[in-house]
Amino acid sequence: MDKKFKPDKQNIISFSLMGPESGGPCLVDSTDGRITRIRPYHYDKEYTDKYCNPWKIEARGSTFMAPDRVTITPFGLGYKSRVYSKNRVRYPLKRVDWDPKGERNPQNRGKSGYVRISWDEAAQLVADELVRIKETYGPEAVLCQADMHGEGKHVAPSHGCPNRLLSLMGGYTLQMRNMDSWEGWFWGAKHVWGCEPVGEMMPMTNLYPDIAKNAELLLFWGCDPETTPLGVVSQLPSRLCSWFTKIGLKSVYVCPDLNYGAAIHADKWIPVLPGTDAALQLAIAYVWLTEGTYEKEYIATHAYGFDKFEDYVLGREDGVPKTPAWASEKCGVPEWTIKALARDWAKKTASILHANGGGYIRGPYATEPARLEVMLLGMRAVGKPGVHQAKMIEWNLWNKDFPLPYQGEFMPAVPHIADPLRPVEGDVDPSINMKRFTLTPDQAKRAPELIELFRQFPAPKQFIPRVLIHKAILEGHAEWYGLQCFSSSQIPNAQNCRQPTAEYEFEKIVYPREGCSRVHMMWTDAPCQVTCWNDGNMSIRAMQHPDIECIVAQHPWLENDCYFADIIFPVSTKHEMNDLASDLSSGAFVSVYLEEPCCPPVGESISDFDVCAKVAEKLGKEYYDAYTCNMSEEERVRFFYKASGCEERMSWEEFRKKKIYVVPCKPDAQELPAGLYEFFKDPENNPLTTPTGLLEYSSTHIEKYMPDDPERPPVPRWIERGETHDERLSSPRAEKYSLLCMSNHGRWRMHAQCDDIIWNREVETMKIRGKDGYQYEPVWLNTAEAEKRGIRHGDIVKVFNERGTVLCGAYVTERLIPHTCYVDHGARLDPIIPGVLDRGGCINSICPTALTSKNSTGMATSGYLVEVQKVTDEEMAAWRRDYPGAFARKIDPAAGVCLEGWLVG
Ligand SMILES: Nc1nc2c(c(=O)[nH]1)N[C@H]1C(S)=C(S)[C@@H](COP(=O)(O)OP(=O)(O)OC[C@H]3O[C@@H](n4cnc5c(=O)[nH]c(N)nc54)[C@H](O)[C@@H]3O)O[C@H]1N2
Ligand SMILES: Nc1nc2c(c(=O)[nH]1)N[C@H]1C(S)=C(S)[C@@H](COP(=O)(O)OP(=O)(O)OC[C@H]3O[C@@H](n4cnc5c(=O)[nH]c(N)nc54)[C@H](O)[C@@H]3O)O[C@H]1N2
Ligand SMILES: [Mo]
Repeated sequence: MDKKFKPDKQNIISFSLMGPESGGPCLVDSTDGRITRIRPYHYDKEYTDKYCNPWKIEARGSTFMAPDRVTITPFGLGYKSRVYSKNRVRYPLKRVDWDPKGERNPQNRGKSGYVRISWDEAAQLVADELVRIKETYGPEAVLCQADMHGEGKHVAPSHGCPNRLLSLMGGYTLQMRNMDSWEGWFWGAKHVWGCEPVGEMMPMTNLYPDIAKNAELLLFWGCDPETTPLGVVSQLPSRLCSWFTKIGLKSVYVCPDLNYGAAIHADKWIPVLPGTDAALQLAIAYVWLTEGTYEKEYIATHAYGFDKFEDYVLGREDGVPKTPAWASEKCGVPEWTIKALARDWAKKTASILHANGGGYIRGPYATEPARLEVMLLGMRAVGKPGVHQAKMIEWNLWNKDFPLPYQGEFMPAVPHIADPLRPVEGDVDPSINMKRFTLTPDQAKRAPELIELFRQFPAPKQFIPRVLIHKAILEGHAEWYGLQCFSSSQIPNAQNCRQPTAEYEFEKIVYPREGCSRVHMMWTDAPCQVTCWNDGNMSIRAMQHPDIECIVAQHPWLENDCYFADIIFPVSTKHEMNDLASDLSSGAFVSVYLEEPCCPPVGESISDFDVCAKVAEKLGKEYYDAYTCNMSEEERVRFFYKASGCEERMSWEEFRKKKIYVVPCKPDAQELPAGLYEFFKDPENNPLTTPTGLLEYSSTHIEKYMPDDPERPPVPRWIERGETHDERLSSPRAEKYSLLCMSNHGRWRMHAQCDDIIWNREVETMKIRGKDGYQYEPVWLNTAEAEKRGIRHGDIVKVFNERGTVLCGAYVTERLIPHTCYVDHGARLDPIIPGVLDRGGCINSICPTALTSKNSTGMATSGYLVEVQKVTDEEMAAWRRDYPGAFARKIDPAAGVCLEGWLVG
C-alpha cells in the first residue's frame, strides 16, 4: 500500500476541551512525525459486548443503545489544524517595548509587537520578576489566572501549574471562577430546591430511561442539543433527541433563535425575546392558578411559601396580575401561544431539557427565570415519573450518576496534579471533589509514589472572582457576596475555605484583604478574559494599568489576552505529549486510555507543567525539586494509572498494549430511582437540601439574610429595570441601542478555543468573508431589522454600545426574531483600537460589566442592548488611515490572526 495511506503511528487521544475527565477518545494517525488524519475511536465489539455489558434503553417498543464508536465532534475531527495552527506560539516571546530594567510601557499592551527570546532568558526574566514583586509587595501581589476549560490533560494539566509553583513561593492572589455556566441556577434555583452543588436538578440518575418511558412532552428551554453537547460530551444527545421523536415524544423549543437543535428536532418553536423568560413563566403559572390545573396535593405536601408566590402571580401583592397579555408585551410571545403552551403542559407529562440553560440563566437578573422554572416544575409534581429537569451535557462531572442507564461497576479516578480552584457550595459528596482535586486516600494507597507530588499547600490568603478582576485592578478595591474558596488539593485547611452551604452566599468579602497587597503582576495560563468574560474592554484597560508591572502568559496559541502580556511561554498541545486520559462523560462507555505523542512538540513548546519547572529551576534547585518531585512525564503517567484503580482490573503491561480499559456497566443500573423520585414519593423522609427540606416558593434563606434585596427578593419576580441593569427594550437606552444582543456558545468553537480551525472557518455560520477578504464573525439579524438598516447578507457591520464597537459580518436570516441580534462569544480579539474597537468579533468586549444582580456574583453576558449599523467605505478608510499598525498586521486568509502578525523584525 502507498505509504500515504498507511500511517506509521496510530494514537488514541481525547477530544476533550473541557479539562480532565471529560473526553471521548479519537484515533489519530501520523506519518513522518506529522498528524495526517483524525477519526472516531471504534470500540472493539468482541471486548465490549462480552465484558462490558453495554447499556441500552428500552421504551415504547424501541431500543436506544450505546454506540460502538465514539460520536466525535467537529473539534476533535479538525484538531489537526489546531496543532499546526498559524497562531501557535512557537518560541518564548517578549513584548518589544517592555524593559524590566527601564521603561515598561504598560499603555502599549495590545499595540506593540513581540520579539523571540531564548527559553533561558524568558525563564530568568520571570523568575527575577517574581522574586522582585514578592520582596517589594508580598506574595499576594502576584495574581494567578489559572482556571477553566482547556485541553483534557492530567499529568501536565492545562491550568493550575503556576498555582503550584506560586504556592511553593509563599502564596499568591487566586483568580476564582464565579459559577459561570450556572449563574441563575446557583444564585437563584438553589434557593428553591437546594440541589447542591450548582442548583440544577440532582440527582440525575436514570433520567433518560425514565423520560423515554413516561414523558409525553419535552420542553427544550434555552437548549441546543446539536451545539453545546459538542463541546463537552459528544454527539450522542443528537441521536437521543432523534430517538425521542421516533418513539413519539413531542419536542417544543423555547428560544430566541431557531437554533441547530430546534431546526431539526422541534415539533414547535416558540421564540422569546432574550432575557424575558420570567414574564412567560409567570403567565404560565397564572393560567394554571386561575384554571386550577396544577398539582395541588403535591404542593400542599411538598412546598413552602406557595401562598406568597400565588399573591405575586395573581397581582394581590402589587396590583399587577401576571396574565398572558401582560407577559406577551414583555417577552414577545403571543398571548394565545402562552395559553396554549400552559394548557398543553398542564395536560401532559413533561420534562424540561437543558444543556446548561443558555442566556436564559446567564443574563441580567438570571436568578429569576431559573427560580421560576423550578417553581413551574414543582406545580407539575417534579420527581414524578417523566417530570424532571434533565441535562444534555456534563453527564458525570458533578454527579456520580449518569442520566443514561450507565452505572459503571467502578469509577476510575485518574488524579490530576494542578487545581483550577472553583467555588462550590452545598452538600457535596466529598468523594466527588476529592476525586477531582486531590489524591484520595484510595489513590494514595495505590500509588504512594504520588504523595509528595500532591503535597498540600496552604490556601492563598486572597482571591478575586473572575468577574471582578478588572474592577479590582482599576479601582484598587472590590467587594462581593458569597464566593468562597472551596477546599482542594492545595487549600484543604485554609481559613477562607468553607464547609459548603448556601448560607455563604450571603457573606461579604472584600479585596484587598487586610494585610494583603494589591495586585502588581499577573500570570495567566487561561488568557481569554477579554473574549469570555464580562466587559472585555474593561479587562483591556486593567491590563494596560500602570500598577501592573509585569504580565506573563503561557499558552499554545497567540491570541486574546496574550497580546497584553510582556512575556509569553510556548505550550505544547496534548497531541505532542504523554498522558493518561479518562472518559467519564461522552456516553458510550466509561474508559481510561493511554495517550502518546502523535508528533514532536511544535517549535520550542513544552508542557504547562514543564513551563513552570523551567521557572522553578531559575529560582533554585530546592524549588525545582519540590515542584517536579523529580518525576518525568512518563513516570507520572505510570503512577497515575496505578492510582486510578484500573490496574487492579488490567495490568500495566496489558494496558500498555491495549491502550484502553473500558469499565463494565452494572447489570442492574436501571433499577435505581430516577431523579427526585424519592422526594416525590415521601418528602418527609427524603427532604431537599433547602432549610425547610421543601420546595421553597419563598426562600427562607433570603427571608432571613437579605429580605430587602429588590433584585433577588424571597419570591422571584419580573424585574423591568434595576440598580444593576438597564437592558430592556423599554429602556430609554433602547432609543440608541435598539437590539437585544443574544450571545450563545459557538457550534464551531469551545469558547475561545478552536476559533482557528480552518475547516470550520469555511462554514458561513462560523465566519463570513467580507468584501475586504477578512473573515468576520457573523452577527445574525432578522431580515426586517437588516432591511430597516440597509444591511445586506455579508455586509461588514459594527455592533456597538457605550462600552465599545465590534466589527462583524451580517448574517441575515429568519432564524432569529426581530428586535434582537446574535453573536457567539469566543472569537479571537483583533484590536484596531484596544479597548475601543475590535475587528475580530470579540463580542464580550462590549458585554455588561455588572454582575447577575446586586448580590449575585455571576456574569451577565447575554441579553443586553446594542445597535448594529453598516460600516461605510469612508469609515473603514478612516480607520485604515488612523490606525495603520493594526491593519498592517498579517492576517492569514484561512486562519485569521496569526503569530506572524505580532512579530517585530
Ligand atoms: N457572551 C458570552 N460569554 C460567555 C458565556 C456565554 O454564554 N456568553 N458563557 C460563559 C461560560 S459558561 C464559560 S464556562 C466561559 C468559558 O470560558 P473559559 O473556560 O475560560 O474558556 P476556554 O476558551 O474554553 O478556555 C480557557 C483558556 O484556556 C486555554 N487553553 C486550552 N488548553 C490549554 C492548555 O493546554 N494550556 C494552556 N495554558 N491553556 C489552554 C484556551 O485557549 C483559553 O484561552 O465563558 C463564559 N462567557
Ligand atoms: N460547541 C460548544 N459546546 C459547548 C461550549 C462551547 O463553547 N461550544 N461550552 C460548554 C460550556 S462551558 C457550557 S456552560 C455549555 C453551555 O450550554 P448552554 O447554556 O446550553 O449554551 P448556550 O449556547 O449559552 O445556550 C443554549 C441556547 O439557549 C438559547 N437562548 C439564549 N438566550 C436565551 C433566552 O434568553 N431565553 C431562552 N429561552 N433561550 C435562550 C439559544 O437558543 C441557545 O442556543 O456548553 C458547553 N458546550
Ligand atoms: Mo460554562
